[in-house]
Amino acid sequence: MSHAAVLALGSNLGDREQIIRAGIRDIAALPGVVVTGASGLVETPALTLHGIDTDAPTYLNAVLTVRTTLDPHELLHALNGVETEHGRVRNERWGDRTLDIDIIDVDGVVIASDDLTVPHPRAHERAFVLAPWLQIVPDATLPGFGRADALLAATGQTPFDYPAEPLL
Ligand code: A4P
Ligand code: MG
Repeated sequence: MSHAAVLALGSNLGDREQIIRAGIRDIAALPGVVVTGASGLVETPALTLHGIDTDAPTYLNAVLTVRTTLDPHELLHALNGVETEHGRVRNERWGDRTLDIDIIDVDGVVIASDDLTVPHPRAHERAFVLAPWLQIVPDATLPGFGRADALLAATGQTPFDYPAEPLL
């Protein structure tokens, strides 16, 4: 049984582009995971628990589509391992990070467990997730929230495209 998942990567510390590229290579190398699509990079100011922080380093974000034989919790643990390999240190929630990998959607289903919420609870209001996702899946929808294009329009934001060679 294989699952279709949507992953969002973000980085605002270090060589952000190279960290995201290395993260994608590591995800592609996970047993039971095949990367099927990658957006371009977008650049946005850091969103913190206190709102947008223009003093914090800006983020690069990208979205991947994958197929995987891992169940969603196995996928989460495998992705946590990739984050850790890239120097991710968890101190402050929503704090600066070398690499964050969020599971945005899996098979269009709803999961609500202690350590995993799908769809990702904040994806629907984040232009830096919705815009790159729409680049690769124009009819993307978030279960319970609706079409990604309508959700993106509702944010009123347009992330800047960050010029780079294709990620895949
Ligand atoms: N978790 C639950 N559901 C999920 C899911 N769908 N995907 C749990 C991934 N993880 C999920 O995450 C905390 C716990 O969430 C995990 O242990 C997992 O069990 P974390 O990565 O340790 O901590 P965090 O990322 O700081 O917290 P949180 O609340 O997940 O933050 P977000 O929502 O990931 O936001 N600004 C810009 N411009 N771009 C960004 O990418 N990212 C964040 C992080 C903040 N500001 C940003 C960006
Ligand atoms: Mg996270």
